[in-house]
Amino acid sequence: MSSTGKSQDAAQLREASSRIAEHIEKSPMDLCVIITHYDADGLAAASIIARALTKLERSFIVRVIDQADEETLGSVPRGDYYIFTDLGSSAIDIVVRLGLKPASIIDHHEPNDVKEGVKDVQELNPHRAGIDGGREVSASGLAYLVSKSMGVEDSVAPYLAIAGAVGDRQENSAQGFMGINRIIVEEAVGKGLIKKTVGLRLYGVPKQPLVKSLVYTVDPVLPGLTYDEAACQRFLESTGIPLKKPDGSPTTYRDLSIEDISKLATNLVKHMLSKGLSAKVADMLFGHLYEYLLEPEPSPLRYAHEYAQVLNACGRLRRHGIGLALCLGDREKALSQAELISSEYRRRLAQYISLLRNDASYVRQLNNIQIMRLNGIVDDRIIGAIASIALSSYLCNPDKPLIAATTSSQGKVKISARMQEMLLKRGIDLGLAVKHAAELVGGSGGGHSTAAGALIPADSLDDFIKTVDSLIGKPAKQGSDPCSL
Ligand SMILES: [Mn+2]
Repeated sequence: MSSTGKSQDAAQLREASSRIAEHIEKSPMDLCVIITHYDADGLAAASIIARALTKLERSFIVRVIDQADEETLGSVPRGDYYIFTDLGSSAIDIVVRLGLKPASIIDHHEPNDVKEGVKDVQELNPHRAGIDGGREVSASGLAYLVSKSMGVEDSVAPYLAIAGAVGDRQENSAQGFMGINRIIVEEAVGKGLIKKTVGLRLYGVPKQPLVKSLVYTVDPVLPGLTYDEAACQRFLESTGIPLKKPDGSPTTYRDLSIEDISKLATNLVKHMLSKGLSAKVADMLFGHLYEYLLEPEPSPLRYAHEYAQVLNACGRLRRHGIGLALCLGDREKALSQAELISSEYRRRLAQYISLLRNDASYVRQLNNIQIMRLNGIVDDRIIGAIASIALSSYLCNPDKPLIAATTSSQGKVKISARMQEMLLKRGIDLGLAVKHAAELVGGSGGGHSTAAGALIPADSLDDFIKTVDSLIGKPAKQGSDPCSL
């Protein structure tokens, strides 16, 4: 993470992206294989590259994967050139060993120790340029830089870049985006592609019925309201805002007067504070809304946050093909399917959250961490979302990192680790702890300092948890390596 020389760092990143662009353009390429992660950022990043290749009349296929391990990468289709998006920086040695090159890696996760300058493998990673890839730029943002360096004019690319960053939760509630993300937003605003406003960040604003907007708001979770429709109805009635318009149709955010909006906002904040949430969490209700002016008005793709949610739902319900089709421009079949997938995803989350709410035994407290075992209950692509929601909605202790576990394919256990940002002050780096503990038990893992994941052998969960617990108990002094403790 850098504290000085920001513009210099950004310039270094732009230089690296033109190197990648050049590498791609100069490589003789009949077929390019794009390999990406299944989440919103991964889908958006791969699509930006796919769109650029289309404009340059290059052929490509996209392979969406769960993680860049030897087994998974060993099964990707062969091509003449490989582009990895939203993953790969920790798998350069595997990429080389498997001969998946020439290749470009466009990733914003903390890279492993492999040095730069591997033959035929170009890497674009903000961490290598002293830029915080956890907050300042997503893989989609990087892909956008590459697409621009390739000389491609694509007015959809900034939409995807911003949706990817939103999907990776790179926004800060008070300041919005920072670094490269902010530059991308400002450029798009300047070109008249995006309208940036400030408002209440409820789900489905402005077109969904207001009740549904409350029911499905998960970022932040509204305690006692999220996923409880009857409670939301009672809450709205108590504010005096009518649930129905005179013609009988449901009230939406758009129907509210300024007065109603401020009444709703005040009551929501009061409600959250009364449930013991901090003013900072309540503040998350307000923020920037990024309106995509080229998307037609009633579309869920009109707003960055919903765009990200739709992609997220497609990826996590293993319908990533639909997500990619949306990003590539399909607004017919793909869009109607995506809306169905999106509501199915919300239905499932609601089901898991009520399970956790009604049975405290799923979460067990250890000295320094807490563990949530959902083995065989939650799909391994959804466990991360459940962990985030459980932590932000106080379904578990917000003062400790949360380790959520579920069964994965091939007899492994998938780990999703999350913690509140305030724990950074204690010097905790969850990404490092998870990576180290996973490797110790014969698995692999890593991620960002507040959100990480791992895949470990099924019988090693207890050892893994013990190791993470003790590593978190001994946080690193600044600049030292917690793995050496
Ligand atoms: Mn990402």
